[in-house]
Amino acid sequence: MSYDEFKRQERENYSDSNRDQNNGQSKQVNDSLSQNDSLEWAKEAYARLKQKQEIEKAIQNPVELVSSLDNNSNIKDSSIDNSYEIEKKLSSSENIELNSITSLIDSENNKEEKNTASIEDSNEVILGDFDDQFTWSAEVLAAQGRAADQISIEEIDWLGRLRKGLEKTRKGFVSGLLDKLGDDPLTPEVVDDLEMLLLRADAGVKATDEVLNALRRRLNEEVLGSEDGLRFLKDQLCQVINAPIKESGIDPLIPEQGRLNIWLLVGVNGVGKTTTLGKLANLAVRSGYSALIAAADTFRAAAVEQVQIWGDRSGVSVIANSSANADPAAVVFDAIGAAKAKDVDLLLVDTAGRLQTKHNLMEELEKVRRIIDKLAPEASVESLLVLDASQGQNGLRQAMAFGKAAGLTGVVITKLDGSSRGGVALAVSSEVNLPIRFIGAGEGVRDLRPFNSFEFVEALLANR
Ligand SMILES: Nc1nc2c(ncn2[C@@H]2O[C@H](COP(=O)(O)OP(=O)(O)O)[C@@H](O)[C@H]2O)c(=O)[nH]1
Ligand SMILES: [Mg+2]
Repeated sequence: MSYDEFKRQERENYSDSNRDQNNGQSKQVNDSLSQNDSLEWAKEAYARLKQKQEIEKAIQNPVELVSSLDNNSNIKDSSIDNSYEIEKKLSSSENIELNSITSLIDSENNKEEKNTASIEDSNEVILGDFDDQFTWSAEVLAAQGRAADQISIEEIDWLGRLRKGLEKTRKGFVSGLLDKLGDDPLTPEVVDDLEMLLLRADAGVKATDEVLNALRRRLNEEVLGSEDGLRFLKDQLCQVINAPIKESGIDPLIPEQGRLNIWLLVGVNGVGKTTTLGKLANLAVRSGYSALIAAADTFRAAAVEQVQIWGDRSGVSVIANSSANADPAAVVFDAIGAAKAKDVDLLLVDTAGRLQTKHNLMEELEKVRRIIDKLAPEASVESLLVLDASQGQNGLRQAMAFGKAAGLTGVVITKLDGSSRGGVALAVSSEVNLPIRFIGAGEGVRDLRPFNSFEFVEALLANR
């Protein structure tokens, strides 16, 4: 089954889905789920995912399945009322109806033939144990109003990566905060300490002031217990991050259907533009969109090869010009032609990590932009600034030089793993007012996903 990673839902379910399209941004947080309820919710979700995984495994290995089913006559429909029962049944994988499996195998085999993308096996997501990681991820999804049968292994997998990726930031930030908070009501002293912690996580002065002023105002009105204080803080952080997303009117960022989408990746050297482009190409193919890559970083000899490797990994063609110092605008020119000829959904453009001090390089970027606007005026163009979280706000200031030349429309934050400056997401939102669109937390092909403020803040402040 094709899962649209941009929309976070099965492609087949587009029309009848009752899911909010809003990618989780400040949903009606279901605080009414008690701890017990959320454990039950997690158990049910786990049982369903496990069943789904069993079926998918069976589809990939039909012979094994059929013989195992032959050996066992105890085949029946599953009625989900007790997750433990289900799990027990699933562990022997007998409660799967043969007919439905056979038809799934058929439809999946047909699809396989049609799908030209060759994505490596290592891309497969596997459901882990029913552990703390799972229950935390389940809680985050449940809190966004999601039903236990509406979640995917992909989402659980990503939330685990996100939480892990933010570990370093969390250690500096949350551990300090929670230690100070204890179980007592919030005091002005704790709020003062919070100020320091936010600044240290590189949230920036503006966002920090905004959040703390709101918290102080609230404290003047009423006494806040530690739990309510934490909830209020999370809401405030979400609001800061959501402001530019709301202003953009686009959430989440999805390649528009029936139209050429051109996404430019810009930013200084080494921030992760090419890696992000490779991951986006993979995300697009995995989600059922056709993609094409323009290797417009013509300054570094190895750049084209690097892009080519990423293209190969996902079966995405790369338009390049291997001659030394080829004109990036010419590569983009060719790529737009190819994209139109092939009716491609998404053209991803890699650019050089040029330094803003070299003015002529900025001119090159402007030229690329002009070519796009002239050649594909009907296209939906996104200019995404790639930002290395480990450089924190320094990187942000440096990168903003690209704003004028590239007409930035959004930000991708990379390298959240290994950075203790995850708070930079707040600085991006409040100081440069750009919506965060994607977030990278690792070098692997799956380590990039659409940004979701609620999940980000939950992962940033996860207290276990
Ligand atoms: N840990 C980690 N490394 C990353 C991430 N994104 C990119 N990198 C690494 O950063 C380095 C530079 O990436 P590259 O895409 O070549 O940067 P570019 O110069 O902006 O194109 C490479 O070694 C990547 O593997 C990320 O999210 N996490
Ligand atoms: Mg590069």
